[in-house]
Amino acid sequence: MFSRSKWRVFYAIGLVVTVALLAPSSYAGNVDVAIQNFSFVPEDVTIGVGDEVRWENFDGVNHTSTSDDGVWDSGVIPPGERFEFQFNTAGEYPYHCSIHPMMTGNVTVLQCVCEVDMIPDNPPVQVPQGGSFSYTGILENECNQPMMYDVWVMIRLPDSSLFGPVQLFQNVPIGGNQIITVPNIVQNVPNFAPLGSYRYIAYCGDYPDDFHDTGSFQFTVVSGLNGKNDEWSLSSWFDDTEEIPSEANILGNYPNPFNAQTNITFDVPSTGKAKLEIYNLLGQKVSTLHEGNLDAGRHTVSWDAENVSSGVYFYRLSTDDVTITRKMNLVK
Ligand SMILES: [Cu+2]
Repeated sequence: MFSRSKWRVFYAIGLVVTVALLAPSSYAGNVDVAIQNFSFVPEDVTIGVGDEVRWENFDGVNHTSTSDDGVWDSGVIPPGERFEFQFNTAGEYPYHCSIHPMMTGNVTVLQCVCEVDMIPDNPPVQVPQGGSFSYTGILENECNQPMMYDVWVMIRLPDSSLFGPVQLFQNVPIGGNQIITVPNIVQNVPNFAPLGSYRYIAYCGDYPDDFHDTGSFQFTVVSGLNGKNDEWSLSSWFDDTEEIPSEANILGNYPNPFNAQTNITFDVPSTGKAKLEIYNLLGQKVSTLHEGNLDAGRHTVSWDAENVSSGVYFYRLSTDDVTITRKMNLVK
């Protein structure tokens, strides 16, 4: 499901009309599980706290969705009917069909999930062999604490095999409930790419198997004389060197809680003086991680808390214009 904040992004981009067409089949939000051919499809799903799983029976016989641990029991789901259950606690939830006990599945409920989307600049995307297309990439943290997610891009080829990752970003830091929108990402299509219909797919989650969400769009490779590209290269979503942030921002620290080292990632919009300090609950300065000139862009500084005791600490980024403070938890 789209969150309200994500809708705002779409409105801002002015592509509301095409959203329905671009909506990928799988979201971190509510998830559909088909009951067909005496199995749960997909067998394993990952959702966030508060999300719903909806089972729909596509078989001609009755089935159930029954928690192994008694958390829920659908009772009989007749052919063509549905059952929904909302998961409000993080954890692993194995389940089965009580009529056919060999039918099993699993729901993983995570405290924190990401969402990813891609919006092509000029849909429908038709690209000549050796040409390129561009799109806006969106990563959203559904969690109210800073997180790191992996983001990667795969391509489903005309022969329906999966190619990639053409790009993999590991441990992308993102603040609590933050949305990172990156416009003008350019994907080059090699001159040897077979003609036909492709699907361009972004994943976010824990590379490679545990993805929380996918976003995708279709593109078509047509014949052309462009011919300058010889690989599936693309410009970066999260490259420090390309993006100058428009304002100072703390993206978060990771891990958090931590023992005894954590990495703090922050943006500064212009080269100049900046200070990054650590304070304890009493407001006493514990450490100065940086003081002095800093280049514009994204920076990650680590704090080694070997010599301080467990507890809540604050880190404070100060520039000429702004002071931002965030909380973190040292657990030893
Ligand atoms: Cu069954």
